[in-house]
Amino acid sequence: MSEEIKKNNYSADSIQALEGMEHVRMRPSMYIGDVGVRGLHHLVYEVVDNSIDEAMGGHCDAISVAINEDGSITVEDNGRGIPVDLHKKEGVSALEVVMTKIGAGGKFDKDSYKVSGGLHGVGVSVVNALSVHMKSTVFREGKIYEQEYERGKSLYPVKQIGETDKRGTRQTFYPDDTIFTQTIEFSYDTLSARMRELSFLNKGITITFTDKREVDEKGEFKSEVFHSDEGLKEYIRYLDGNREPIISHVISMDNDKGEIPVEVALIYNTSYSENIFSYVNNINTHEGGTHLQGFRSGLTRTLKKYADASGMLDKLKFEISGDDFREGLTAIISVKVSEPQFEGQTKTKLGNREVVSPVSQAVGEMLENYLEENPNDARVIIQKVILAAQARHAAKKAREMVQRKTVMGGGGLPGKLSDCSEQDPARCEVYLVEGDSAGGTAKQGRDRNFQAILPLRGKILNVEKAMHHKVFENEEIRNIFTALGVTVGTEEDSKALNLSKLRYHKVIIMCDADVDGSHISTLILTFFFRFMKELIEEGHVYIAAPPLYLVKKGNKKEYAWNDVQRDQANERMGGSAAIQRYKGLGEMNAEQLWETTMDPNFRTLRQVNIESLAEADQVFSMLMGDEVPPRREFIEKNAVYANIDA
Ligand code: 0RA
Repeated sequence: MSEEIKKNNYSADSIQALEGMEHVRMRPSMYIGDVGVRGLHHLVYEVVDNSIDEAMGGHCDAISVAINEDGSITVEDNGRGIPVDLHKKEGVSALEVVMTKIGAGGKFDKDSYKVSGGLHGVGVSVVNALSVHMKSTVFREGKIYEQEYERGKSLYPVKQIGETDKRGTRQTFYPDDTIFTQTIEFSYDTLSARMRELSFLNKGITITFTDKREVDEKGEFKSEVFHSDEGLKEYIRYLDGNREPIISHVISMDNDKGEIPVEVALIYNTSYSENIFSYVNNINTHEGGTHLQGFRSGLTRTLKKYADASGMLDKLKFEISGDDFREGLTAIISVKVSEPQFEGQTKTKLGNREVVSPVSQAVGEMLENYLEENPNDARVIIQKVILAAQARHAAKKAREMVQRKTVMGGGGLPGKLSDCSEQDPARCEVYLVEGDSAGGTAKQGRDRNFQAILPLRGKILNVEKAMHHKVFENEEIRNIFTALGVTVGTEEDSKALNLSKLRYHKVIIMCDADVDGSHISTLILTFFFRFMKELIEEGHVYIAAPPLYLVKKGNKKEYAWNDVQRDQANERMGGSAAIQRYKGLGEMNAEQLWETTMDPNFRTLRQVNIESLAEADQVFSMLMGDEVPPRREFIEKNAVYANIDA
């Protein structure tokens, strides 16, 4: 190592770099989106992305990710190792530049698909700036190098600490709890879902994920190995594992040599929902964009052409719309774009116009080939499209009835709704309550100024198994639409949701704290997920948490939400307290329900969010679909509480 590096005398540029790091600490959200749970996990994705890039360049095939005993994260790959030689301009090791200078990340590799402006690709220096401690270890050219940092500042120049025959980069970081004030605890499920997703999106890489925070009965760490040889094709099989396919193969293509690399896979199943997941540079583009536009146009154009030529549409009395080609479709589109423009509210909508046509063409070619080679499947798909068109007509009529009711105003509100007096939706909440009797209690217990109650009768329709017009014909579901003031469907887009007249900004699902109750919650959530996704995405949906126990002795009483709390309360009362287990909301009186579950000062609401849409889709299709065995397995594994907002 050269003398310059050892002296570590910073040039003017490195002083600027330090200021850049200060800026990251002052305005972390500008770099990682937020400083909540999402932003925290983002740190891991950022580090893993760098290793994925190395793998995509063909330089490594194994990445390991671990949550360490102390809660820190280690990411290691078997790539070339980040260079440690002197960076001429900066006067320090290249590793130090990468770790401590903002925006230095992608400098080395011109041809890697770094994302500028999006959430990923901000550079590992951002992770470093937001960590109390970070350590980089590089295995390169027979030597091991190391450097440590505190809140983004190097503690010593890069040093050689030994010799090795391995190659690669290891990064360990411990997030700064003065930045991530909400929590610095990583979620196994969140990280595991992302690693699975990455392995499907980047076939051939082996990603090992281990949680070292606790051991199981056998004394082993929880660990999973993700590896996909077939990429998106396998991803489709994973997503649709609980649905019944109607064609014999997953249709797929991979054109990674094109100007804009495009990968697509799709299948049709017996369900009525459309599930399209789109990615740009491994980032889930929730809001879609030009690649999705290209996919849709390629799909519609090719299927329509085939259907027209087949004569199967001859007797059809109405036009087929774009939607009809996507009922029962599960598809994934993954493109790589070197300078992506991200737009939209959450910056997850691809704006690059030049992407539309290559994707559309690729999809068209792929489908044309498949339809030609599999005429039976082709017929099955077209038949499904025709059925969808017929159902859409029926649904339109049913929907118009809901709409008419909504437009009529106050008089059109469902009779079962006990509305609140407050007019400002931002301050209003509505409780969706299981059963008329609990609904009655909630009505008595509520604060009628801002809390409305909508009782729902028993089990609501399982929308996962019902055709769309059945959904809109269902009375409970129509009540939800009208009560919320939400409408669906325009001339151009039969599924477009209009939330502009949303009457309550908090929609709270309140069910019994037992298996039946959580089944009903899941049914309601499935409905929201499939028909009002934006309501969840915009953070309007919550789940109430009624207590499980009342612990009482003399004039002392405490509520408990789990067995530990129950036992502690009992102890606080000197033992031998009377313990009442609430079997349902119905066993509470109005005052108790208010105190425990509805009073904003005391209740705990859990906000439902969709972190990984693909994972959520898989869970809902499993919980609510046709296949019983995987559902049983899931419910048994998650017996305490099936966590849907993970
Ligand atoms: C640029 C050049 C070289 C290695 C890397 C980047 C690299 C970066 C990361 C980040 C995580 N793991 C990584 N592995 C490698 C070296 C080029 C060469 O050796 O010629």
